[in-house]
Formats: sequence, structure tokens, C-alpha cells
Amino acid sequence: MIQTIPSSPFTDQKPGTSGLRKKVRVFAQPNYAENFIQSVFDAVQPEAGSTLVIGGDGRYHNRTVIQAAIRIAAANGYGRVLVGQGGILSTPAASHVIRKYGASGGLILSASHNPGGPDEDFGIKYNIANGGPAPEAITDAIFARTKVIDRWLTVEAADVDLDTLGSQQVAGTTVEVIDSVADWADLMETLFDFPAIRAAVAGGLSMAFDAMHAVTGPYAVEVLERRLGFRPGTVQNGVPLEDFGGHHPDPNRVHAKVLFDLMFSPDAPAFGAASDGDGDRNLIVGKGIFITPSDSLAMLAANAHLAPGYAKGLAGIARSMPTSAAADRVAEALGIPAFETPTGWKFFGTLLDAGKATICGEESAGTGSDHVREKDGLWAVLLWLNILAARGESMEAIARQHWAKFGRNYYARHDYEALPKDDAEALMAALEASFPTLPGKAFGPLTVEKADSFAYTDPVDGSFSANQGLRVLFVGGSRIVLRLSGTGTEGATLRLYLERYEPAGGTLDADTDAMLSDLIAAAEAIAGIAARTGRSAPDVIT
Ligand code: G16
Repeated sequence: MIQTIPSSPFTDQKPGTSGLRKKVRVFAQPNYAENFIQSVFDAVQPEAGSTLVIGGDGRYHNRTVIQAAIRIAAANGYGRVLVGQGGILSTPAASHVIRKYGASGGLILSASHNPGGPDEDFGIKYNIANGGPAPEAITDAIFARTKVIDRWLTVEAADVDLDTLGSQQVAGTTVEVIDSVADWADLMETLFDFPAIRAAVAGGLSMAFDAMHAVTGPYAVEVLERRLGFRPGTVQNGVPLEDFGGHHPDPNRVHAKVLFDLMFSPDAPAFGAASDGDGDRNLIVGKGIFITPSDSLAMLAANAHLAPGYAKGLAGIARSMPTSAAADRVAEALGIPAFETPTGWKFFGTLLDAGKATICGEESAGTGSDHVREKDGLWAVLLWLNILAARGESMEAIARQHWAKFGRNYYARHDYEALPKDDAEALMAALEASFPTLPGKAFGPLTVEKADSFAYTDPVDGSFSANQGLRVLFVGGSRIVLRLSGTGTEGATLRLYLERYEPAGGTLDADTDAMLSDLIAAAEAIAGIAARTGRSAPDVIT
């Protein structure tokens, strides 16, 4: 029996870079999550009997929202709901499950790398039938619906047992609790040379993986320890916890400090990696060498043919605008197209679907390929392992050879977190207003060539997205980019991206901070971050 629950709109349900992310206490308000989920279904209007996938990263509030979502899905005519066991599905695994079982879409419950717990963050994201995040046309329609919604639908039914594999009925809808890991792990075996990696492991290839008490623990234990033979204990912090053990599950040098310190110690294994809350991001660090996400994308693309799944070559490489241009040089050398999209994995979806790009990546530690429609943290780890096994060289040797051939894009991102929203917006507005005066101006040794606000026309479907970040490009190829994050839940986060290119034969072995110091000074002179925000230093440098 379908129940209609009267409700009224919330004004703050605009999806950001990757779905709706808010504090748990916001999501826990009566009708809040229900309104949003109903708005999704109202916007996408699933055909009766469609399949929906539901899974999350296991954070606090996951199970509560999953139970509500199952009932709302049943009331909205879904015929089948696939849920990961324990409510767990990593974001890339959810993408694969949507594709594999022909679902019309999925709800992914995660706030990614943001902390979890009663006072921390939660999120809901809708993915479409290709397995990827809903494009802007759909998120705009969902937002429009949230502004006028006056009811949500549910059914009277007991909670589903999320921990036992198998089928249950909820008011005529079949709910299948599926193994969270198996489908995705099997997919990995089709892409990578597991026997070669196993042989390298038996021959002494060592690694450390920090699952950050987030969703990738079970996935990493399955592929790294069980299927590839890394010693038990290779996966650290492998049990998903509702509060991630009180840490930020953000795989960077600040929040994965223990792994970082290990990799720069005499006891370092050959390879170190970490993943984030929902398993789509990756951190890659070799013994004594950090590989920036932008460089990792470029190096993976340059070596991907060594893995069976990519042996026939790549159709193209796509990166988000703030990501360094390192991958573009690889694309050029391979004679394949390079695409520059706005920030947000959703912008890669059309390129992947059209077969125009095979590998995509972002500076925010996301890398992936056409095997799913999300970035995939452990996929990047496995491709690196495949490359290490095939080349038999160290991470450092591979990185140095790459820079010697392609040149090096020195790169850093400075984040200023929890700024008052008005201040951050005023800073961006003033910066943009100054753009007409900038070309030709010198800041230390740097001269501005061009300054603009990045806009994008999708080459596949023609959709247009404006205001995707402010860029100041200098003569010689260096640049700064400023944007406001679309994933934070507190005030505004200002991101300053810094990039300097040194061609092959140039200074390839210098300290990144030193190489970027002129750009940092220019950014301050141009955008006045310290002056306007009162912050003398960024909160996080990645
Ligand atoms: C999400 C998006 C990414 C984006 C990142 C950072 O990642 O999927 O495409 O690069 O946010 O976005 P922003 O700079 O707006 O905070 P995730 O891992 O948080 O889902």
C-alpha cells in the first residue's frame, strides 16, 4: 500500500560537484533525505519495474537512509533494488553494478573524503544507467523539483536485513542484497595481468595500502591479499568504520601521513597507496617519491598498454581543467586526442560513452577508465602494480624516465577551508573583474598572457557549462587557477592550483615548493588571498 507523506521544500538541496553533501544533522531532519530521494525519482521518472542500485561508503547514517530509500523506491515503482551487503558499495563498484545488471540508475550514499560521524558529513548522489554521475541537466532537474516538492511516497514495510545475501520482498519490489566486492574484483581480473603481478609479489614486490577505515578495506583485502598474494597486513585500517576512526578519509599527504612517513623511511616498501571514503580516489607514492595525481594520470596513460585491458591502445585522454597538462603531452606523443573538462567526473561520461577517451583523471586524486563511469582508486593501484610488474623498475626510475622524456609539470594545490562564503565569493568576483587589466602585466619573472573564466562545451552532446574556474595563464606555460570547491559542507573552500612546466632537459629534479614560489607570490599579488581572507597559509597543500 503506497503512502503519501506530505512535505514541504528545503531551499538548500542543490547538488554540488558530486551530489548533495551536508552535515548528518541536516540530512537527519524529518523529510530531508526523503524529499531529495523523491525529487530524484520525480526528475528521472523510472519506468515501472526498473532496477535501482543502492550502496554507500558505510559512514554514519548510511543504513538509516538505505532503509528509507528502499521503501521510497518500492513506492515509486522500481521492480528490483540491488543493495551491497551491509549497505556497502564503493563508488566504482556501484558504477559497475549499475552497468552489469542493466539498472536504470543508482543512489550512492557518501560524502567521499569528508569525515563521518553524527556531527560530520553525509551525501546522496544519483548515477544514471551508464553508471556515471548524473549530468548537469539531470541534477538541475532534481534541484528544481526539490524547490516545489510537496509529498514523498513510501510503503509500509519492515527494515530489510542488509547483512544477509539473498532476495527479500518489500511491498512487491524484489530487494537483492549482493556481495559488495565480487563483481568489481572479477572485473579487475579482466583488465590486469594478475599472474604477472602475483609473480612479481612472489619475487619480492612489496606494498602498503591504507584503506583509512573507509570502504576500500574489503576490496583491497580481496584483490591485494587474497588474489595477488601480498602478505596479510598489507592493507592497513582495512575495516570500514562509521566515523573512519575519527579521521578524514582523504588520501593525501596530510591525512595519510602515516603511510607517507613510511614511504619516506628506510623501511619503505616499493609502492604505497591509499584510497578515500568511497573508494574512488587514490594516493600513489613510491619508495621515497610522491607522484602527484596529475603525474600519475600521465604516467599511467603512457604505460597503460602494458596491461592486457589496454594493450590495444587508448582512444584519448581526458583531464579536468585544474589538472596539470602532463597528460596532454602523453596524448600528443601517442597521437591521440586530449580533452580538458570542468571539475567533476560527470563531465567525462559523454567522452567515455562515445569512445573518445579511455583514461581520465583529475588533480583531486581521481583516475579511472572506460571500465566504469566513476573514478576508481584501486583500479589506479592495480594499473600501477601491473606497470611495476611489467617493467621491473622502481617507481622513482619510472617517474624520472617519464620526466626526462616529456618534461615535468611542477604542481601543487593550496586549499583555504571554511572561509566565510561571502568573503570567498567577493574574492572571486574581484579577481574576475580584474581580468581585463591583467594581460601584459609582470609579477616578478612572470608575465600574464591571458586571464579568463573557464567555460566548456561538451564535444559529444553540445551541453555548455560556464563559470568553471578562473585561470591566469603566464607566458611560457605556467598558470594559476582559482575555484570554489563544490564538495565542502562548511562555508567555502577556496582552491588555488599552481602549475609550472619544465621541458625535457630543464630542471627536473628540484623541490616543488621552490619551483612554485614565483607563482605563489604572483597568486597573492593578483588574488590577494591573505589580504582578503586573513589567512597567512593554506589549510592543506596537496
Ligand atoms: C568530487 C568529484 C571530482 C572532483 C572532486 C573535487 O570527487 O567527483 O570530480 O574533482 O569532487 O571537487 P571540488 O574541487 O569541487 O571540491 P569526490 O571524490 O569528492 O566525489
